[in-house]
Amino acid sequence: MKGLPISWFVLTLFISFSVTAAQTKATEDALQTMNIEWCRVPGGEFYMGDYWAEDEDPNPYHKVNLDEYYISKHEVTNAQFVSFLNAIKSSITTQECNWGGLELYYLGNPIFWLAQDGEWYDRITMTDEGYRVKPGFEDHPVIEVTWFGADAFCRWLGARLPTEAEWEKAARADEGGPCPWGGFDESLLNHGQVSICCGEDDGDGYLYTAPVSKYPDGKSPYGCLDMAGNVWEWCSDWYDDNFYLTSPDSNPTGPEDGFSKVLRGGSWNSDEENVYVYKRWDYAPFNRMDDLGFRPAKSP
Ligand SMILES: [Ca+2]
Ligand SMILES: [Ca+2]
Repeated sequence: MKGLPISWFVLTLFISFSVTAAQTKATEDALQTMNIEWCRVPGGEFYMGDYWAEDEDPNPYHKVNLDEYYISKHEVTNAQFVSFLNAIKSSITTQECNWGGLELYYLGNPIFWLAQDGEWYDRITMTDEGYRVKPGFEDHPVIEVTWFGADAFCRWLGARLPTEAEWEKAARADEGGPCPWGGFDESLLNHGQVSICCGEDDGDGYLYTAPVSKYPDGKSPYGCLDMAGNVWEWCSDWYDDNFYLTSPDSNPTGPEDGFSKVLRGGSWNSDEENVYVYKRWDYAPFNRMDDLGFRPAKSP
């Protein structure tokens, strides 16, 4: 009988080790299938902001120096986000929302809204076996993800969200136009849906999101796609209207704190000026939208 507690201890240790090993294996498998393509952005200076900004404009053109980094070629897709959800599913809790659907929580924060109402944005479902993408939408960008969800995905990947300055340099380098490829050209991006500006947007074939590889000619100087349109993208920085007036010259990371996080790039729902490379927008980190996603970055 004396040996029983030790046996139990060993057995518990073994089970705990096996569960941890199984989780690690699940994470490794999920990371293998992730297949994130990275674009390298060399270190150095670039000009950030609006060249045409006037005196009172909070978005002045200014020189910024950044260290080398890598940023995802694409916005994170539904398939990639579902791999993340399945790898962490034992740690996810859910809460029903008054307006329908389920809020998913992870490490105390809301990370994703599971729509469950059959509308067009209802693209990820929860089953007894785990999370699934609605067939046909695997390579569309994930939407309805909070800043906390985007941040958690990046950390799980061993990466991080880009800073606002990193996002902008990846989108424009030192080239002059307002779009990643130069001057505005509506054939090179997914933007401008129904009610906002342009009527039924069948010109580009996608009323809402488009697959992330759909506009290869709309790439940025460093090879990133959909940096204009498709979905807005979360950045790591807190937002401040006037941050550029006091921003450090090298590797700015945004204000110390704030109420909302920076969004960049415009979406399927934006008009022309909202997809410009220097356009700034913001949203509270616990909120999500049907035209807001993200892409990860990492340091070498
Ligand atoms: Ca469209
Ligand atoms: Ca985008």
